[in-house]
This record gives sequence, structure tokens and C-alpha cells, in this order.
Amino acid sequence: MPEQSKSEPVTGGEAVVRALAAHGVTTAFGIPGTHNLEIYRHLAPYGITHVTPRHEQGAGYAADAYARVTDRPGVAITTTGPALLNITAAVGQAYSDSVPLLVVSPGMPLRHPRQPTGLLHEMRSQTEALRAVAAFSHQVSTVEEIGSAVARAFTLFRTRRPRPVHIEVPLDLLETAQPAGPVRLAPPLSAPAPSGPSLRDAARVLRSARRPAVVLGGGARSASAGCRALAEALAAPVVTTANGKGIVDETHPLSLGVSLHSPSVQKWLADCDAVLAVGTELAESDLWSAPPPLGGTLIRVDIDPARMYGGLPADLPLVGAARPTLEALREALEEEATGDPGARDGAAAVRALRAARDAETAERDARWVPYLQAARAVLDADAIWTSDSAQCCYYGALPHLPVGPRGRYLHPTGFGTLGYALPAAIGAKTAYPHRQVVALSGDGGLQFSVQELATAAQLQLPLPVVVFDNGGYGEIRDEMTARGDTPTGVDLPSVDLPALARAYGGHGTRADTPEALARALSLALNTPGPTVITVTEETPR
Ligand SMILES: Cc1ncc(C[n+]2csc(CCOP(=O)(O)OP(=O)(O)O)c2C)c(N)n1
Ligand SMILES: [Mg+2]
Repeated sequence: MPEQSKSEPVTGGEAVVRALAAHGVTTAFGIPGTHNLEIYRHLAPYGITHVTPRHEQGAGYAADAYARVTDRPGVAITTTGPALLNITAAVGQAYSDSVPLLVVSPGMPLRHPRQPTGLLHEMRSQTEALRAVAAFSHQVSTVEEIGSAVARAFTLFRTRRPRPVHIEVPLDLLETAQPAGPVRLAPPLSAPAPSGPSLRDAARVLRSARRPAVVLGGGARSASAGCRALAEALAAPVVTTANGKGIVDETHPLSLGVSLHSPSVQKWLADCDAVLAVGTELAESDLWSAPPPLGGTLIRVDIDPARMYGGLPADLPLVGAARPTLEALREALEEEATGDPGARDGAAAVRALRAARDAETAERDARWVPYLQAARAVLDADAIWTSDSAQCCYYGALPHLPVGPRGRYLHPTGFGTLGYALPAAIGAKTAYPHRQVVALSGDGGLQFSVQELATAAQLQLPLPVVVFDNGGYGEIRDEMTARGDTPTGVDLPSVDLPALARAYGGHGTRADTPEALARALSLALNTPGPTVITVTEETPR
């Protein structure tokens, strides 16, 4: 890493890269352009590896997945105007799923008037556009301010609910050398926990509950062991949102997995007399419906005070990070003598609820379940799945593909974007080259970012891409049919996706049985480059 004295002038481009490196950034995803060359010039000297996707949307999803699996911020670099707008869907996705994503871009020169002047990639306000989807969009006005802006971003990532942010460096600053000031460093990770009476109240409610429940969202991920210990101490069933998938091993006898959308599970939850919800908004995108009324006491653990009364308001709010809060709650539980967890049989309740849940949708789900079971059988416990807004993912894998805390299943939950799975798989594989990574997608969603097959081929990433092909936008076709409408704009002419993968320098095959999928997966996991494995989805008529 180049050494400078504090007062030595550096260009804005170097100041950006210097600040990223100072915060431990080692990988960035992005696409170079005429306006960001001064950033690119400094990446290698500061030890930052760069991955070039084929579209900025892909850079955003790859950086998002990199952040989700490493718990370190993902960094994406774009150039001005259209390039920055191309990444906004990924910024929106990261916002809705609380992912720390830092987007750095150049912007129009400092003295640029808002009215058009005809500059390349000109737009009226990049920061206004990004403010609509990010936690903040900060246009710096001096080179020295760049270090502060990056430190501000990392301070948010490390001390608050993580959200995506955008930093814009005006073109004239990028190229101008000015004193950059001292390197400003964000504070280390801090994890606040509540104390005192509120913890004791929560412990008392949970101890004396006859039917307690634990609901886990993505915010509980750092507290996996604590969540399990707490559930066991209470003999309480555990249900998670999509972002909480696998925080407690989904094969654990107390786990209901991702089931909040099931009417049977919702009815049970409404009847529970105490619900401990950790790191979840309990929002419509988690429940697939408006939040159901809860009969019992709702204890919420959340780092974001604003969430306590959004959706289902907390009866007992515990504002704090999941891990220390659950540790403190366990200590309080041990001191609380009332109640007898031995009298509850959470595992029996879970067995009955799993059966009821599966019976609700058995006919629909039969088209995915045997394939997903066969796929899971050939994967390691720490395999990473990436997901898309396709039926095979949210009806199939979310409830029916169990994962544990060593593995991961990354789903584009809140924003519900399409085209996430393939670039996210590239981001995850970049972070963990030695772990198995599998992308799962529909035929429609894959084609939102299909060009990233070229990226995976260039990087020679052994990457199976399992595609359930139902000839179009199945979900939307079903919704139109359910309304009595004539399906319009939802049937897509068949594309030979395996051949397309070969054209991009990867591999492709079809799997017509679960056994064939298992064989193809095993081969793909050991073959450099992506392998598209198409399964023709059998729709029961
Ligand atoms: C970026 C984006 N555009 C449009 C939609 C609306 N949408 C939701 S599901 C869907 C169909 C997806 O098709 P496919 O990936 O093949 O999955 P399937 O529904 O067929 O299982 C569409 C168009 C969306 N979620 N995201
Ligand atoms: Mg489809």
C-alpha cells in the first residue's frame, strides 16, 4: 500500500481507494468507464482485487451477496449516469434486506449547473436518484472530505442497521490532487444491548408462557448459537423469515424453517401467548400477507428503534444487537424461576405444524421437492445457495430445502428483484472460492442477468446454475389466471439455455429426473466455469 504523509496531496481517485483499503476492503465489483479511470488506476497498488461483471446490476448483486456471506461491506464501483442508474435495483434490494453495500461513483463536476449542458453521461442529480433507494447519497466537495464520507459509511455499517450507501466524487475532484488529510477510520463493530428491567420483564413473560414462539429474521444471524440455546431453554418452536433461513438448523426438532406464509403456522403464531421476534420487521414481504393479529405478548429485539412499532408493534421492545441482547436475555431467564419448559412439548407442536404446512401445498410443491432433495444430498453442509424471485425458490427451496447455520441461502426478499441468483453466486464464490455455491433460478429471472455467465466463465468459477423452466413468467401467469384474466405477456419462447451457457464459455445440460440433477450437479461442482442445468418444470393440470 503506498505510504503518504498526512498533508501530501493525492487525487480524489486515490483518496477513495486509500479510504477503502484503510477499512479493510480487498474486493470491489464494478465496470470501468471514461469518468472513473482515476479510481481504477489505484485499485491494484492498494491491494484491491477487482471483478468485472457484464452489467452494473450484476456488480450490485455480486457485492450484495459478498456482503451477506462475509458480514463485511460489499463494494461496487460504477461510472456516471446510466451506469449508476443500472445499479439502483441492487441498491434497493440491499436496502430492503439490510445489506451493507457501498456504491462509489464519479459525478458531474462541482460547478455543474442542474440544467443540461450536454456533458457525457449527464443527468440532473445522481444523488437525488440514489437517495430514493439508499440510506444516504453523499456528494463530497473536497478531496479531504472523501475520507470522512467513507468513514461515515463504515460507521453506519458497523453500528446501525446496515443499509446501502452511495458516495459521489465530482469529476474535477477525482483528477485533482489536494491534501487528503488524515485517514479517518470508522469505529470497530459495536453491538449495543439493553439492560435492566426490560430484560427481566421479557424473561418473566417467556418463562411463564405456555406456548412461546421464536421468530428469527436476518438481523438475528450473528446470534445463531444464542437463538438455538434460547429456543431449547424455552422448548419453543422457531420459525424464520427468508432472510433468517438456517440461523437455527432447519433439521432441528424445534425448527419450522421458513414458514411464516403458511396459514397453519400463522394461526398457531396468533395463538401463542408469547412471541420473541429477533431481527425481523415481520413485514408483508416476510409473511406474504398483512401481519396477522397476535394474541400473545410480542417481545421484539431489534437494533433499529424505528422498527419496534412498524408492522406489529412491540409490547416489550428490546433495542439492541441480536447477539448481546440474547445473551443478556438468557442470563435473565436463568434467574427467572417461574414456568417449567419441561411441561411444553415444542417438538411435538413442530411435527404437527410441519405436516399441516406441507399438506397445504403438497400438490403444487411436488414439482420441485424431489429435485431439491436430490440436489441437497450431493452438497456439503456449508454450501451456499443463491436464489431468485421464482416459484422454485420461494415455494420450493425456502420451505423445503433445509439449511443449517454453516450453510447459507441468499434470497432477494424485500425488494423481490429478478436476476439476483447468478450474479449473487459470483459474489459468494468470490468471497469463498472453496465453498460450493449453487444458483437457483427460473427461466425468466435468469434472463435478467444471463450475461453474467460470461463473468463466471472468465473467472473459471465452478458454478452450477439450476434453472426451472416453465416457459415464462409462471408466477404472473398464475396470478392472471387466478383473476380470470387472459394471460398476457407471460409466455416466453423457449430458449436453449444450456447452449447459451456454452456460447458464453460455460457448460450446459438438461436434467429430467432428480437423479439426473444430482449427477449433473456433482459434475458441475467440479468443472471450472458455470454449468446451466435446466429442469423442465412439470405443472400439474
Ligand atoms: C425486476 C423485476 N421485474 C419484474 C418482476 C415481476 N415478476 C415477479 S415474478 C416474475 C416471473 C419470474 O419468472 P421466472 O423467473 O421464470 O419464475 P417463475 O415465476 O416462472 O417461477 C415477474 C416478471 C420482478 N419481481 N422483478
Ligand atoms: Mg419461469
